[in-house]
Amino acid sequence: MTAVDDRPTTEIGSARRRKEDQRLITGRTKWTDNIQLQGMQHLAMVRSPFAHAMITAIDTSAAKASPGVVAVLTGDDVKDIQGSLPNAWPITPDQKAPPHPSIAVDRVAFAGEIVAVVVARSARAARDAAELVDVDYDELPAALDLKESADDTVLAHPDLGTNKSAFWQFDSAGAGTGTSVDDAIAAAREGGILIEREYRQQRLIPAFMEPRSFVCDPTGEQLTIWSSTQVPHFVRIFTAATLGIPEGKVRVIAPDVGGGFGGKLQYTPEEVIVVLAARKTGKPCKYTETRSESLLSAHHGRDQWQRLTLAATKDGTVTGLKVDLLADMGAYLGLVTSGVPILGAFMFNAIYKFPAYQFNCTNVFTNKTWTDAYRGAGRPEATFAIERLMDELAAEVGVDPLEIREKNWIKHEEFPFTSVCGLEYDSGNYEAATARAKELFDYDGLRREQQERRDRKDPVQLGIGVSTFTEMCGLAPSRVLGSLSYAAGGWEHAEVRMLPTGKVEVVTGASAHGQGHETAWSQIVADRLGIPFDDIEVLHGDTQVAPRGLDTYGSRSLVVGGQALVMAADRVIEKAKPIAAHMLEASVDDIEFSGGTFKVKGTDNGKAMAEVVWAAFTAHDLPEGTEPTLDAEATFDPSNFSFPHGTHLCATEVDTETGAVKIRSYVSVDDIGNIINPLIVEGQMHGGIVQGIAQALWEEAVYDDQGTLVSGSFVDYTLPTSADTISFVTDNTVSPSTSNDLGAKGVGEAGCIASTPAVVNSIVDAVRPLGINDIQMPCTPERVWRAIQSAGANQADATTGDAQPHFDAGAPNQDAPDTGSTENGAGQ
Ligand code: MCN
Repeated sequence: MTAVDDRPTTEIGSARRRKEDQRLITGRTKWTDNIQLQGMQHLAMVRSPFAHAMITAIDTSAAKASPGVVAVLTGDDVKDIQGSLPNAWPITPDQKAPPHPSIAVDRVAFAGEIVAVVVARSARAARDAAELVDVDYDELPAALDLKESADDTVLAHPDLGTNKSAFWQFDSAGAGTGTSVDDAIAAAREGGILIEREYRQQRLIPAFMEPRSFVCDPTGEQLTIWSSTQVPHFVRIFTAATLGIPEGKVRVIAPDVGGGFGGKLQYTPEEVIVVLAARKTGKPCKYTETRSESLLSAHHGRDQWQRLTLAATKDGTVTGLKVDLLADMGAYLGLVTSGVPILGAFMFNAIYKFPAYQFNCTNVFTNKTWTDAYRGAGRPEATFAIERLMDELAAEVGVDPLEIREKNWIKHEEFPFTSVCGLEYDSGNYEAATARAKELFDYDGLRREQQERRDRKDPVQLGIGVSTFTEMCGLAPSRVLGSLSYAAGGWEHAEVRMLPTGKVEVVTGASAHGQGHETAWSQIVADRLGIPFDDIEVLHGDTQVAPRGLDTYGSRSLVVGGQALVMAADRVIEKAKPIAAHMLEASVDDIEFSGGTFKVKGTDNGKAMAEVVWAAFTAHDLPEGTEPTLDAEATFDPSNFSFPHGTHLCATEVDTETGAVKIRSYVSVDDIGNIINPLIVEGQMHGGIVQGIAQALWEEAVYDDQGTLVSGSFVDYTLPTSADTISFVTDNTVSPSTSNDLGAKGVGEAGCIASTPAVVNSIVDAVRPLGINDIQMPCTPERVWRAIQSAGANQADATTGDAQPHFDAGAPNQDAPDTGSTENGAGQ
């Protein structure tokens, strides 16, 4: 555990307690739902119970007559003004997308879609009246299964004529970044190793702590929107663009936001509806979703089928990888729905340097809640696939999983390294991170224990899972985003305002919602300008206060926004130098700045920053032509991503009689370059690791065959609590990034990207001697038990006539039947 350090000598690298926690922990913060305005009205949504249906009639009379009701709006009432919700990432010029109404007009395309809105004087009155809205539906066949939907068996949107939204390909031979994957596969088929697998990325729900909440006040000169969003700047732009309101008339405030995990990187129907209702009634309106509504209708994540073909030589040198992906869009395209799998396209090659790669992705509509970014967005899916495949290759060659990785990974002396996708990895040292992780984990000791348990046929087997991952984060160079048809850029903005009293105001375009920017940004400025940590105030999350910014997602805030801050702080110093020189009667060239003091080189003659700031403020005696006050701003657009990496090792105990899986130990050694605050970083790692473990073991959004979400509450959607996890050991190695002056790489998604394959690899490792080479996520006790039972039955048929599973570490059964899934063809 990182020890707290509240009196550090240097700020960067110190484990400062988070500034923001004082108000968060003591309940002194203001969530959107706490906002009370004069005359505030409340909204309740009427949502479709059907996955796909025509709306034949809506009777709102009883609801309108209900006490306290001000208005009831249906799709018909707003169809001419609601516009269509935006998709900012049309991945191909011919991408198909149905219109995306905030309130459905004549057809609903998923269970949970809004069909009417009640506006009332209290939240309770609105909810009661919503029950009275009578909607007649004619049910239509629903496209639910992803594979069947890809075949257009049932159409999610009959008017589109197909469920296929877009097909996107990357081919290393065509792009000139590598060789032909077909040649690599043909050669492997002839005289090498070919691993063919199919993996399911189950649908997940971001399940942030604070359900979404929106308030709109239409009464002032400007329309003011409070939103529990990750992206206030996006909400402002899209409110203007979707509803035709001049952007300058829209102010968006994201107050304290209780987590998002990508689930609040969205412009939502509810945001539009609150604005429409407020403008129509001329009074402030608020809508806060219930937890069930949140699970049902806030966008979901993942949901892919991955078909993979890995080619290698007999000694385990990877020669190529082909990926065929089906990605479930759900019913509509949200802000970046279509681009999520494309982010993953650049990460299937991971830390390995094979020469041939092809990625084929078909985006498919179904009649389910739409999917979009969820922590890692595309990169966890890719990392899972390649890290599972590397374990399969190791098993095939008959070597340790770490040995096969080391054989194929980029050596530290090869950085910067251009990947088969054409990305330049900035820096890294996979050897160092792995060596440290092995040591902390006692890798060799655990392998010995594993063998002992196998030898004595212990009903509780030990599995060891490896995940050596990298990711691209710090979204991103605007030029690269543009080349991928993403509508926005990837720059970030910062401003440093030196206040007359010597304190500092920092304005950032990033919009933290749990990441601790107020603390980390203060540490950066404190070191750079020599100002006490407590004298720095960080302002964010309000388009009036921080008008320029592209918000927080993609682990971008530090490496893009933090760098903008460094540049702004450096500009303050540059602006201050001539003033200091003037005060010290010296030449500017002789002035140096360190530790908060401007000094004449080689002397003790100096002026503190606060004195220079005061001189700049009073402006009584400034050098000729100098602008008064000392503020500076900067916008940074990186020339490259940053590529954090790490080695995660997980030991699980698998009870072969019950299928129960217990995590015994978990070690992560991550290289995120230089660290600003190790306490924050540790928190980010812990949260991310748990989220990834949850995908491996517990979480899944499950629909029934009518398209109803049956995991629509925390009773059924098994979000872990701290009681379900163990204490992790986290550590870091440091390869400074070359993409920014801080030498930092992002950390916000790393844990979540790395941990899922580490856990599943460990479970499969525990039962591999039975001939099991896959268990579909989430690896529930039932799935694990079924896999063991069918492997036992298979062995009984093939060899002994005894239906008990056998542990024979030397003889994996390649003909093991499918393991727990009716759709999974993973056992080849
Ligand atoms: N940091 C650091 N040193 C580094 C890297 C990061 O001290 N070398 C610190 C940063 O200063 C920042 C924090 O770690 O305080 C995360 O930084 P960064 O990696 O830049 O990520 P972002 O701030 O851009 O946050 C986004 C990221 C994403 S994409 C998801 S999803 C996610 C995550 O952050 N969602 C979160 N972490 C979350 N944490 C909370 N509590 N809630 C969420 O919704």
